[in-house]
Amino acid sequence: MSYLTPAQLRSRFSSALSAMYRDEVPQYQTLLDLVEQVNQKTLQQQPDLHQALAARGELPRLALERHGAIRVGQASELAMLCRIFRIMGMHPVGYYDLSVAGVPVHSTAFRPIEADELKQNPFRIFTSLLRLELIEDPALQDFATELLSQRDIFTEPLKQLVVQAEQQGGLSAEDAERFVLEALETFRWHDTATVTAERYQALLQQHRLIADVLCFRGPHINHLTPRTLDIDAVQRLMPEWGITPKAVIEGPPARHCPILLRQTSFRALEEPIRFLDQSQGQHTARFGEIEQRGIALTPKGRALYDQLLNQSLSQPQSQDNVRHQQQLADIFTAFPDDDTTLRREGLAYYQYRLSHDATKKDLSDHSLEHLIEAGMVQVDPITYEDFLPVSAAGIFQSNLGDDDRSLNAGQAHQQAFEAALGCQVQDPFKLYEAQQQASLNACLVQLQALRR
Ligand code: OOG
Ligand code: NI
Repeated sequence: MSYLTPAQLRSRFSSALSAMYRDEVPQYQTLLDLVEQVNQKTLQQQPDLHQALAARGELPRLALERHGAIRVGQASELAMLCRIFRIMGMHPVGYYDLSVAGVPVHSTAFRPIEADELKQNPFRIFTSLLRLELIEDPALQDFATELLSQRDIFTEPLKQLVVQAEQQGGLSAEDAERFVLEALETFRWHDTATVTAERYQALLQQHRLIADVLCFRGPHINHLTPRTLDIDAVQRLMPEWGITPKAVIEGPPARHCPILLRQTSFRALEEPIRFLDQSQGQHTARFGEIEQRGIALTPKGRALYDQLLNQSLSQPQSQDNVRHQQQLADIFTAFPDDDTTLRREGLAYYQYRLSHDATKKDLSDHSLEHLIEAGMVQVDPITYEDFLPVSAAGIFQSNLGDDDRSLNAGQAHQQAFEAALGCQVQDPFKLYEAQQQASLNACLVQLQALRR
């Protein structure tokens, strides 16, 4: 019996999820069309970028979603998601404490880990666990626990297929099809709440996110995010396309050597829901987001990024994106913006490879730096595959509504999160470091072979 690869399963699942979401949130289709148009134009205007993406085999996947997000309420839900995603080759990477920004969750990103897996399909899901202990009212906390204990967000066939996949080490094409359909059920939107209007209001009062997680039968996918090649253009064009973007783009400013991740989103429309008592109401949960990714930073580079970002956050925040970007750009002049400096100062991660036209003669005992300068060894940026807590908080907040209020910050609780997850999250820095080191080792082995 032959099984689908995890990457095949991941591709099938993400495209099914995308189709379902486009159907549920029509504005999301508009966003995809806009991003597609901007990407095509950018490729026309920047032949170098076009060539680089083509050489890396990234063009066919440009239109695919890069990530989505869900929020769950209890440990058993998170642990089961972990098993489901593992079957699709997605593993928990990174711990994000959003309580520092007044959002009562902590999170991880389930994503492919190996370079080759990311290349085949980079889809990932930012997954948050509600921190019930941050609900202030004890009676409401009990009610929340009870609500959660009464729901099961996974279908029976899905649970059986998960066990089957784990036991036999994969799924046949036929079982995979069922797996995708059953898994979709977990991510589907429900327009009926599991509580009365009164209870919904009480939970909403605590925090919008608490109502979103607790009052429905499942953790509806709340956004999907395609990759854009020019986020500034998309932000500027959104209003013309009838989409209202959040005020400012999150993350670093535009740069010659893009770093980390820049994101923006649109706020979803209010959606009609029906409560247990049959009364009607509205809920905002679902939105659309776009992202533009740059190079992964080392701990040293990340510390500099955090320092500069904090510096910008300590200034009065402009709600005008053009001005905000200008402020950021001024502050970020302190962050080197050429590959040679970024690499030599150990601020960012790079992948090394021997150039095709390197010959024995060129390689006679020169240092690595020498060979890089002479173009014998090529260095390519390693793309950042993770998320940014401050940016994520900005995305959360822009989609919670204007009357949103923050809860007190709790302590970061990675251990509690991992206990709920059933395993440890991987350290993203270690993954990038390992990728860089492996490429360097391979390069050195090839060099030695050539020199012999
Ligand atoms: C997740 C928000 C974070 C991102 O891209 O940083 C996020 C959520 O709203 O559930 O998706
Ligand atoms: Ni997102």
